[in-house]
This record gives sequence, C-alpha cells and structure tokens, in this order.
Amino acid sequence: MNPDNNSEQKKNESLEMFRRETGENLTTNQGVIIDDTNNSLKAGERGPTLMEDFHFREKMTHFDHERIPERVVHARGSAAHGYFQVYESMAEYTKAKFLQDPAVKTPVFVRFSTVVGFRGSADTVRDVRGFATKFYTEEGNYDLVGNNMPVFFIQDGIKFPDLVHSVKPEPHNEMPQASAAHDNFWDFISLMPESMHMIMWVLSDRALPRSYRMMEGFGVHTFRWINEQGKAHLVKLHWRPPLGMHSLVWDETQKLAGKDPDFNRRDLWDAIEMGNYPEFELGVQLVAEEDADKFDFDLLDPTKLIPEELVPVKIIGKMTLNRNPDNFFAETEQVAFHPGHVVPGIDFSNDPLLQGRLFSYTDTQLIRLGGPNFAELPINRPVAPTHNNQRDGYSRQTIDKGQVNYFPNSRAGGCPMANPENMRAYTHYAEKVEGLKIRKRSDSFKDHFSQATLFWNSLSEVEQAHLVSASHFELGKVEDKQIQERMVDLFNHVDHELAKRVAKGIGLSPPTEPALENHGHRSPSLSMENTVKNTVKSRQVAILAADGFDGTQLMQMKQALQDAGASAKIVSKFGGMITSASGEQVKVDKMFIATGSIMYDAIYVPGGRESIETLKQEGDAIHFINEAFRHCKAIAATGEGVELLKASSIQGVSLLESDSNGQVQSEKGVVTLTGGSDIHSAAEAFIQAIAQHRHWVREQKERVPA
Ligand code: HDD
Repeated sequence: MNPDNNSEQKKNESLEMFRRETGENLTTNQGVIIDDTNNSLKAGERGPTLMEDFHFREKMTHFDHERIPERVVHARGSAAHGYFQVYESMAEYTKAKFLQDPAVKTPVFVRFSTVVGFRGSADTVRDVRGFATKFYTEEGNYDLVGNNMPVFFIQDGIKFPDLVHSVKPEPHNEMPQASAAHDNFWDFISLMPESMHMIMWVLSDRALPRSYRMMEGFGVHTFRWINEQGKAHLVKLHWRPPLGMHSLVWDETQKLAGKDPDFNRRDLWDAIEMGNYPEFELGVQLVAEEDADKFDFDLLDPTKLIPEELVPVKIIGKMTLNRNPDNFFAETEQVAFHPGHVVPGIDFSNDPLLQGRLFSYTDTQLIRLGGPNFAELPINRPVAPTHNNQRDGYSRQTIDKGQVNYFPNSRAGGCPMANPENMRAYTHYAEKVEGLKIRKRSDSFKDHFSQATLFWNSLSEVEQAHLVSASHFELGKVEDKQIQERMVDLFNHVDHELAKRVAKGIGLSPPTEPALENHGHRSPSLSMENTVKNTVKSRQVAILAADGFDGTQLMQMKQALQDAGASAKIVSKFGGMITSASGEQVKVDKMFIATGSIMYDAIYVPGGRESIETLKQEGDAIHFINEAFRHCKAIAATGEGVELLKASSIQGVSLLESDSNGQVQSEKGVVTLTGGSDIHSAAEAFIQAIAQHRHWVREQKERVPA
C-alpha cells in the first residue's frame, strides 16, 4: 500500500473500530433483542406501567442524560476531516516530524465555530470565527486553535472570563443572543483600550464570512519552532484559502439568519459532499530569536500582528478537507482542542494570553466531557501510541494490563520509561527567564492604537463604510450614552474622521480634534479587496425561469458555469418540472418560497417570451433581482431575460437603457445580451463578474429597495 495514503488514513482507520451501522434487530444496550418499543410494559392494557420494564428504563434514562454542557465559548461549530501536507521540509526551522516530508499526509480534523452564540444560534452573525485544527501526527496530536482574525481583544488570559461575560447575553434576562450589540459588551470595551485593534476587525466584513472555505485562519500568538540543533525561531501561523477571502453583506446576514440559520454549516457540508474540498494553505512568518526585539511592538502582545511588509508570509503546505463526520455529537461535539497539545519542535512563547489558555482548555473539557478520560474518546485519540500510569476515572476505556501503575518501577522493567536519553522525547525550549514575581503589564504592551489605525488605513473606502455602519448598528443598540461617548473617544484615538463618522451615525457631537495623529501607514494585505478574485469554483448561481424559457440559453449558460466549477440551480415558483419554449423539460431545484437571492452568489435570467412574462408578474422574481442587485452580486440576463431586469428597480446601469444589438455588455457586474445568441461570450463575462464576488461600485451610489 502507498505509505502516503496510509498515513492519511490512519485516523480514519482508528475511528472505524467505533463505527456502528444500523442493525436489523432493535436491542437494548445489553444486546437483548426487543420486539416493541412503542408500548411500555403495563399491568393490563389500561393499567399502570411496571418498574420491571428494563427497556423503557434504559431508553428513558439514556434520553434523560443525552445533553452535555455546550462549550462556554465557540458553542456552535461544524467540522470536517482531511489531511495536511507540507510543500517542502521545514527542518531548518523545526524538527516537528509532520513538517519534514512532503510525501506524508497527516490526518486532520478541523472545527469552525462562532464564538458568542449558543449551540443552536445562527451562523451568519457578526462574530469572530474559530478555526481549530487537530493534526494527528506520528509524534502525537498537535492542535492549532486559532481564529479568523490575527489578533485578540485582551492581552492577558486572566481577563478572558470578564471579556466573555460581557459579550454573552446579559445575565438578568439572557438577551441578546449571539450578538455583541448590547450595553455590557461595549461598556467593557470602552474601558479596555487594548481591544481597539480587535474591535476594528470585528466591525469589519471579516466578521461576516461568505463561507468557512473563504476565510483566513490565524494562530494569533507568537509560537516558537525549534530545529534539531536546538535553534529557535518565533513564528506566526496563517491559513490561506485559495478561493480567496469573501464576505456577506450585513443585510444578507440578517435575512440568512432567519431563512437558513445553518448557512455556513450547510455550505461546508455540501461543498465536501459535492467534492469541492475546502483547501487552506499554511503560511508562516518566521523571526529568528535574536531578531525578536527589532519591532516597534512586542511579539508577545496578542493584540498585534506582524505586518507582511515587515515579515512576508512563507507558504509551506496545504490542508484539504475531504470527508464529513459520520456523527455530529461523537465527533464535532466531543472533539477537545487545546493550544497546549504540541509536538517536539513546537513550543510556546511567554504571551500572557497564550499562557492563560494553557490552563483553561483541559479544565473546560473536564466539565464538558465529564472527567479526565476525554482523550480516549475516538475523535480525540492520537494515532501515536500512548503509555502512561494515568488510570481510572469516569468512563475509562483502556484496559491497562499488568500489576504496575507507578514509576520508577523495577517490576515492569522500568516501563513505561521516562528516559532523558530518548531523542524522540519532547524537550521544552530552555529559555532563560528571570524576574520579580509581579502583577504588571510590560510597557512594551502599551500602544493600543497604532495597529488599529494601520487596519483602518488599509481598508478600501467601501470596507471603511461597512465598518462605520457596523459601529452604528452595534452602538445604536447601546442604551447608555456614556458608553457611546467613551467609544467615540476610543475611535478618535484610531482616526479622527472615523470617530466623527461613528459619532454622527449615533447622534453624538463629533470630536473636534484628533486624540492621536493618524500615522498614515498602510498594509495592503489587510484589505479583503486585494484577495484572490480569479475563480468561481463552488459558487452558487440561481437561474430564474418559468414555463416557456429559452432552453438553449439556459442549458448553455448552465454548462458554462459548471465547466468553470460553479453550481447552477433552477429557481421557479412551483416545484417539479418546467418546460422550455421548444418542449424540453428541466427540474426545478428550488421554489421561490423556499429560497432567496441571499442564498446565491449570482443570478442568471435566460430568455423565453412566455417565461419572462410570467416572471414579470412574480413579486418574488422581481425581489430576487432587486435584492441581488442591492447586495452587489453578479447578474446576467440574455434575450428577453433583459426585460426582467428592466422591470426591476435596478438603477444606475446605463446599459439597461440602451439596446445591445447582439453584443454582450457588462457594467457594474450586470451582464446582458439582447438580440444575439453568443451565450458563450455572455457566460465568459458573467463568470468574470462572479469571480469579483461583489460589485461595490453599485452600493454607494444606487438605492434599490430590497
Ligand atoms: Fe479559546 C475554545 C480560539 C483565547 C478559553 N478557543 C476555543 C475554540 C477556539 C478558540 C477556536 C473552539 C475550539 C473547538 O472548536 O472546540 N481562544 C481562541 C483564540 C484565542 C482564544 C484564537 C486567542 C488568541 N480561549 C482564549 C483564552 C481563554 C480561552 C484567553 C482562557 C484563558 N477557549 C477557551 C475555552 C474553550 C475555548 C473556555 C471553550 C471550549 C473549549 O475551550 O474547548 O477553554
């Protein structure tokens, strides 16, 4: 067998022994076959239920105990299996074995999550997204427990309970759900200037990912890599999606939360089922230990990133997610991540946030998963062998053989042996430390605004406008004016214009002068405008049609979209089949009532006189166009289809006023072709428009109801 595939399959094989197919006979947990599970055992048909009904007791008891505490943060998540492969050996920087050989495929399990909401909350809320990866390496499990933003709210782990209390629903009435838009959160933030950099990210479109497959991931902290010779590098870790980074728009997220609260979860699941395997490249920013002090910020401060202009991101490998879990609870819910799960060659830094995390994660699993044996749960088991004298505890599964459960021992030949000579053993990096015991923050952590300003400066005008309106929503929900005023003051430390715009929106008097001068620096890689925009792979396109549509146009466009890797769905008023003008039948994938433009990346309207006359009378069809236009999505229409666009409220697109005379026209992401039959060229222009993701130029100038 190919050794590479073998390594990738190792985790899958280890799960196999725990999998259970549905069997023919219903049995108790003791294996006794049951003949009736609908009627309890009673003394007479109308008599009392008997205590001796062991099947009833077992079924009910198990049900009564089905729930475990949800994660205190990141309760809502979705996960997938896959593998990671390094592009070239990283031996120069780390001895971690899974980063040495490009032929080795290391199995991974990745869980994406929102942070604030409960387990059943909507996916598309404004929030940070968790991005946790468990690598099942031959040297033990390595967990990279990151987020989709490169910095964090606070600088010291001891504040985490306060941060989380403030953002969660307020304690007296448990409102609001899955949202930071309330007094407690902004009260805390307004008193916590160190959070301003992270707040800028949270208010930006990064907090509204179109897909988990289209967002970055970051390890956030500075970690340490150590090579075979003991030389250390400081390292920041990045996950980069080849599909680019793309977001939803706010109005869309609000509607999706009602129409499909599982939007991101479903997207991940469907993509994997359809073979559109999510991919992420791993990038590293490496800084030699001796260069650690060369920056004007502290590498140990988790509210800072290293601008790529200072240290470029080196892409070193790729992760592919190619298998959905078999069972949500057993895998996605029971997986237990911990930034302290490291392997030889990977070590920590003194970042006080990271140090705080090193305590919290095991502690939380103890309550969440009910005791110290959670590492034995199938999803958490390493593929590397485990041997130690940790014993007993609730739900212990390993049957440790032998008489000896202590070390040192002579009766088991000293095994399992902790051997200082063992070259494969984990050795902590021998960092020299000295100092007074002191509860104090380093002065090097005190600049809270420079990088918040850098982020603001780096955004495009549209991104800035989105950030400002996000601040209006969030602070507009705040009742306490003093909190709003303190926030405007903090924004005034980031950028004066920003503060004025925030103040105006929430009805406060704008500050008269800046609290700090804007340094004017930019870092282009921080803007999503500069992301990859050359692919439509796995994008969803709605084709609006009714009986009498132009079959040639529809089929040719559908084929062209599919050839480019997108997926096209027919949307119509009723389910079942619709018939083209020339008699071909196609299946309707979704009815208007069960879907909406918000679930698609782009819209196409094929011609066909009868179809267009019907759609023009459909409020839902017109709304589809208006809404997609307002959300700046690519829209294409061919033949009579263009008339549907004209019947909608699309504004400011001059090509709709003229007749294209058989020429494909494309303006602001609207592609039309009237009177011609060159669907191929129309498809090409449409595909280019979809790849742009959104056509923001419309947003600022045109007002379309939706
Ligand atoms: Fe955390 C879960 C990421 C700071 C304490 N965290 C959790 C998860 C992610 C992160 C992705 C969900 C893992 C999963 O899918 O099961 N957390 C981060 C990042 C942080 C961070 C990127 C800052 C850089 N976290 C942080 C601090 C503390 C915690 C400072 C406490 C000192 N985090 C927890 C936790 C959770 C958790 C309470 C809840 C559920 C769990 O651990 O397993 O222990």
